[in-house]
Amino acid sequence: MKKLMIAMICMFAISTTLMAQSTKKTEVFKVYGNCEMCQGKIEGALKKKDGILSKSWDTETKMLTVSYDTTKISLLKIKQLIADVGYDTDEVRAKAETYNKLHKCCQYERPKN
Ligand SMILES: [Cu+2]
Repeated sequence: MKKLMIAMICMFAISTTLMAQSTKKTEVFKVYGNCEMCQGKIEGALKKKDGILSKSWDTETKMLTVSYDTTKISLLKIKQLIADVGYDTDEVRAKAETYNKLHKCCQYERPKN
């Protein structure tokens, strides 16, 4: 009986660990931008946002690596937050007025459409 209890507790622990892992996702996608100032803004858009575990935008490749909790935030919502500060992704485009407010050196070449 005691052995069965221990086995059940172990199975419970393993399944909770697996469940916790499956809600964590890492995505890499392009965010249009230019410089380190852009990096600060792009990463800043995801700062202290519920569900964001880590984020890093590369000024050379323009690729954003973001890890997030799928139960708390969606990939589309992440792209929306980035667009809200003026940066385009291939799926979500920033508003023209937000883009126009960016520092001149940060006004990257926008993707078509
Ligand atoms: Cu910039």
